[in-house]
Amino acid sequence: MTTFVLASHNQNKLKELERILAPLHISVSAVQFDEVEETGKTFAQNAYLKAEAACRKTGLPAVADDSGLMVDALNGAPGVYSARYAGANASDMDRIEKLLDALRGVPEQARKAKFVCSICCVFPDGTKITAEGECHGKIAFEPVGNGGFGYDPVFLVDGKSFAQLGAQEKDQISHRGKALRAFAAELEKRKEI
Ligand code: ITT
Repeated sequence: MTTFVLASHNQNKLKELERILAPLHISVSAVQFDEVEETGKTFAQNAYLKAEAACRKTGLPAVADDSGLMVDALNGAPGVYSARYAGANASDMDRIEKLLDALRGVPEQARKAKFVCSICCVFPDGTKITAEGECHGKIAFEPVGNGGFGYDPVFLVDGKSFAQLGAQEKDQISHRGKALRAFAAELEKRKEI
């Protein structure tokens, strides 16, 4: 089992990361550290900022996830601002309501969206591994389902929302599942060198 320090304040993300990485023989342990200002313009830049700060603080290899929802009809918004879309202290429901308001009147065929997840791992010697995953879907007209977190109740793939899927079902097709499996493959290559 390889263990990494994890730079995240989001408990739901942490749960998914642990769940997806365990069968890949990778474990993560969350570290307490001050929120890093996510000043990057891309998911990859923000994932690097978070992982680099955690690696610098602990002296250990650190992993970070930066992710979000990109909606075609909103020119890619909320994108890297997904967590802050309705303000710093807003709830998941506030963000969902704001998104549905922004898409009011937009017909089903124009509600295409994708989730993106960028994983970055920074090592104490300054090297890094970056991996990305995407999942394409549509934004629903109203929230459906009780599972998952964040925008899951309004993100539809094949007619079902992410919040209606079981954990394993979500992990198999999700942006995070794809990014973490790509990360594990890169990590294996690095070990072979
Ligand atoms: P950390 O930076 O501390 O890891 P965060 O929640 O601020 O936590 P991000 O900046 O990467 O993380 O924002 C990601 C947001 O995108 C997250 O808060 C959700 O609103 C949304 N999101 C990402 N992955 C999601 C998923 O699988 N399901 C639903 N929403 C998701």
